[in-house]
Amino acid sequence: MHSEQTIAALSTPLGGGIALIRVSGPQSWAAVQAHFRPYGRGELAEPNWQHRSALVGRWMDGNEILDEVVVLPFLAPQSFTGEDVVEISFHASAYVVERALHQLSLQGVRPATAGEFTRRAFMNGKMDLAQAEAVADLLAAGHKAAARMAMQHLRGAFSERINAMRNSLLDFCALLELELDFSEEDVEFASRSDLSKRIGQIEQQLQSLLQTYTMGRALKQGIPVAIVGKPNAGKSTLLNALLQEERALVSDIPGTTRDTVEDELVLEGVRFRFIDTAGIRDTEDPIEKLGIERSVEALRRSGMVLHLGDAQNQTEAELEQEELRWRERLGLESKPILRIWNKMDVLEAGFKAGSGIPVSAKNGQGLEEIKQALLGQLTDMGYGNQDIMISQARHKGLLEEAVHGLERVRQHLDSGYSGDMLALDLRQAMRPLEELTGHIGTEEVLGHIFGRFCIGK
Ligand SMILES: Nc1nc2c(ncn2[C@@H]2O[C@H](COP(=O)(O)OP(=O)(O)OP(=O)(O)O)[C@@H](O)[C@H]2O)c(=O)[nH]1
Ligand SMILES: [Mg+2]
Repeated sequence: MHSEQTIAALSTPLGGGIALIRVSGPQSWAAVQAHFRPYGRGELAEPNWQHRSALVGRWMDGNEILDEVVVLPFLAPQSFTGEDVVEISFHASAYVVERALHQLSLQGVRPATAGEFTRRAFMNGKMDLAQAEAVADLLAAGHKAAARMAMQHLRGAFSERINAMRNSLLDFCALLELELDFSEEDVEFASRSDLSKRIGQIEQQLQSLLQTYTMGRALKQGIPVAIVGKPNAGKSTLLNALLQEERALVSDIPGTTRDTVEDELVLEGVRFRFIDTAGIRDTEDPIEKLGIERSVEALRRSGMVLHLGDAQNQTEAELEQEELRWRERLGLESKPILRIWNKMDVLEAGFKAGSGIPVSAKNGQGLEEIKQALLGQLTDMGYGNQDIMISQARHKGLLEEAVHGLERVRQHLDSGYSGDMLALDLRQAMRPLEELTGHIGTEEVLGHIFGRFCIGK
């Protein structure tokens, strides 16, 4: 379905050297032709449009030259949107851009709404819905892990897996429905044991995708790492050392940090968000109490915990006690806690830290070990094992629905339901998978997804 209307928008933010205006739709070339005069073919020559063949020339405003531009045409359907597309690179002058867009509008080209180019790409079958969502994710990705995840989806690996599952269910559906046509003869085209086996396999695939959600989400947003421990253990000093800047206040007065302090660090392409917290202790100070509540909250929402012990004043048994208390009281059962012994510089040589990483936040010793431990923990949590990860709540919800749908098929299969009932169940279970890729969908879902985009995308 090609759109009747031609749209245009600035696709790059102003502030750089070049501003790219993208035009898409049946009138793209005519609208551009009205203002563009390519070099090299005589003053009034009309451009010779060739797919992906760039032209350089003047952009005219009446008899005046507005700008010198590069024009790159894409012939439908081999373009981002699947329509005729022209990308025009102007100099990034606010005036030039505004003027050119105005000129295009006089040619009947209307301003694009947010995400409209990508929406057209989806509508014209250039990408499915999961891929279109990945465009937005890629645009938002600020570090390697998030970008890689988005790129996997954008290239269609996720969609392929979903489609394979859906098609496999559809095959069984078709066989079951075929049985209906031969209902007199009591034949079984769809082997019930094969169906049961296939459902098991697909359930497993769905579960393993679902298991990537927590990690996927954390990778996208940055993994929150809470730095916790007794007052004066050196948490703020450690935060500053990791970030290599004086981010948090440090003093020898216990209870210095009253509020949580957060900042980010990218390690080997993965973004970690370190949260320095108020030292946890019993206190009567109302402000410190509030701070400690926040520490507990930070512990809860963190993906990993750095538990800092003061090697000078604390024993291993004490740290173990603390960890046990957190796990029990705060329900941190499975949360990874990395134990760190700080202030090793003031201890005599030969001191054994027991279990834990010996560091001196003050001297910067052991920082590398902490970073490696964080990355190692990430690997233990499954990072790097999964080629495809999900990070969108929409995807998680639909995959869960599919699992429930398959559970129903299995129940009915085990209770010996008839083929037509099973076919119906299967179609139900397929639906969420089809919604994932936008095979079926409502205007509301589309509006929500494409509304997340900026104009020009
Ligand atoms: N010798 C030594 N002193 C350290 C080290 N790390 C921190 N300190 C000192 O320990 C004191 C407390 O450090 P902070 O970083 O403020 O400790 P904190 O854990 O943030 O304390 P609160 O915010 O009060 O909970 C300061 O005087 C630091 O200079 C270290 O590795 N070696
Ligand atoms: Mg502090």
